[in-house]
Amino acid sequence: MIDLYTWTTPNGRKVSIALEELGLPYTAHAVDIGKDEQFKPDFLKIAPNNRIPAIVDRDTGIALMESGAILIYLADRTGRLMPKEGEARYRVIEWLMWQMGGLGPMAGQAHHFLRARKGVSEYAEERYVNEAKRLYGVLDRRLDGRDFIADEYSIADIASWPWVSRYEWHNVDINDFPNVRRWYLSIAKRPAVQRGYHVPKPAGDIPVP
Ligand SMILES: N[C@@H](CCC(=O)N[C@@H](CS)C(=O)NCC(=O)O)C(=O)O
Repeated sequence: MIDLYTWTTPNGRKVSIALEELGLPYTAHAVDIGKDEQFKPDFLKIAPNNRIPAIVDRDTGIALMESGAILIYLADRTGRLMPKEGEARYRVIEWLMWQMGGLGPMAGQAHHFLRARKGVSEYAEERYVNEAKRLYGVLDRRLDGRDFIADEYSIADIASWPWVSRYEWHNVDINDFPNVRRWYLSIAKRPAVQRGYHVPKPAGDIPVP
């Protein structure tokens, strides 16, 4: 049994989608970041960076923060969603890191300057939207002739998909990136993705371009 501490955000959804795909039993605990619950002392014991998601695996006693680390842990624990060895494994890790260091932070900053602090900095709004568009271009080229980011459906897809589902928040017209659009819509149809999207609570429909 896994305890998942999460909220209805892209980083949280990566883990709930992976757990649903893997069919691992878990209990979701809501950490309402709008109410600063990520700063509560009990949560900080397992997530010292005061950010969701985090997990505690009651079977192994391992507590983890950072969505990328959690995805690798779940894939290794089950032997699924990531090849066990060879170039194929590093390809998944490569694109997972691309999401963790690029798509997530840049789109997240776009959300901050376009929504939470709209009007504070025209430069920052432009910079992060342009960076998000550049990254969509990178992903679009990667997906040319491919169904998935790596050879097979993997934690690399699961890491990027919830961020792309916020395309409207970072002012990206997904129709400008036909390979990303095709990939996004095909993953959106997966029952596990549809369940994981609504953890820890119902969150409206998955955006459809
Ligand atoms: N690198 C971290 C980022 C986690 C993160 O930024 N989580 C956001 C929600 S998507 C959060 O908890 N924000 C709360 C805050 O900024 O205080 C990860 O991938 O797990």
